[in-house]
Amino acid sequence: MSAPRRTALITGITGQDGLYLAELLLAKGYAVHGLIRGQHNPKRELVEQLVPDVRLHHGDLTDQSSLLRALRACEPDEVYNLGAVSFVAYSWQNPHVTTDVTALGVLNLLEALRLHSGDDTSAVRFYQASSSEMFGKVQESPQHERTLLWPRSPYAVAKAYGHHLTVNYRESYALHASSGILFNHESPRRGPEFVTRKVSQAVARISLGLQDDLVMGNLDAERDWGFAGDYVEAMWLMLQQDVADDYVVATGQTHSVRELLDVAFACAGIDDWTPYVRQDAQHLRPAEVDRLVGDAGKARRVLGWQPRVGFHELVAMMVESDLAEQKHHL
Ligand code: NAP
Ligand code: G4F
Repeated sequence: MSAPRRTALITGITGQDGLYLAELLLAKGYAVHGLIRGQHNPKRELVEQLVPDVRLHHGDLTDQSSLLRALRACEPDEVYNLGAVSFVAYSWQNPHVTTDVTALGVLNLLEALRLHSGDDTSAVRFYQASSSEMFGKVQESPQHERTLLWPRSPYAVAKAYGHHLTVNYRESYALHASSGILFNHESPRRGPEFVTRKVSQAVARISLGLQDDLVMGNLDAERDWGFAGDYVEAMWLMLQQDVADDYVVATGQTHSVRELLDVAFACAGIDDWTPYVRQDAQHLRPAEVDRLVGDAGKARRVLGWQPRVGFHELVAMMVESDLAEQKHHL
């Protein structure tokens, strides 16, 4: 007899990771449900086009009753909490809304899950999308699961709250709740506000003569950039373990924004990017995270996870995708 079909609920279904995770779970035979917010979400069409088999439920992480309704409607085996205000720079301008969604949203969802589960708290498995931004002013390198958190933005503070709360609910109520501490992961689906996509889009437009220059912030910041498609697999693997736990997910390689510019412009045949790029203080942050690099040894040992796509391949994938998209504007 075949195993019963498993059901998953994803918050943040319209985001980069939500789409990749939905594709992965559908390919594994899951019934996939997604939470979508707003009375007319402009990304609904994209979700319906890319993952038409996902069933959408209206709800918002700031509205606990909507979360409870979504849980009752789909009776999930696994819940992936990917919804967040996720742009670090925006979090200084809107610290309150960032806290409401990215921090208190986790509380709302965990409480809704507890109410929904009753006495059987381990029946539903929970994934929290934690972030390497929590390491902030890093206290050691590379960063691992026990590295001290030193968040440097309202976003990172909110993520640290969500991470600690997830651990606390696991310890207090025996919830199968795991926290994935994911380092930066990118793809052609990345929002254009993040640096990799901002660069890949600008490189495509500059090389096609559609844009003159690119205005950047701190070129010395270093990040451990991986491919989102690889990282959603780690999320799924965490929820397949008998015991819930916390895992760092990273490539172990770090590169500066300057190197990102080198590789991205070279992909479009431009060897010297200096005539096109200028810096402006408006893109500098009140407190910067200078250098992140992760140690994913535990994920490798316990989950058997490892990244497949390297930095150069990732940047080339993004530039090629943007070139194809921007050619329609010629
Ligand atoms: P993303 O593309 O910015 O997607 C964020 C998602 O959150 C969107 O679907 C958005 O929906 C949803 N959302 C925002 N406010 C909400 C609310 N009030 N209620 C419900 N949903 C809401 O982010 P991502 O890159 O896919 O990242 C997924 C998660 O991983 C996020 O929690 C992020 O903070 C975390 N993370 C990301 C990375 C990374 O490098 N990508 C690394 C570590 C952790 P709308 O479309 O309606 O706005
Ligand atoms: O692409 P970013 O905006 O990503 P950031 O701040 O590292 O955050 C991303 O990764 C986190 C995981 O570590 C996630 F939790 C978070 O949700 C998000 O997905 O900026 C990367 C670096 C920063 O140091 C920034 O100062 O690039 C630098 N940068 C330089 N010029 C710029 C720019 N970033 C942006 N967005 N735009 C610029 O013009």
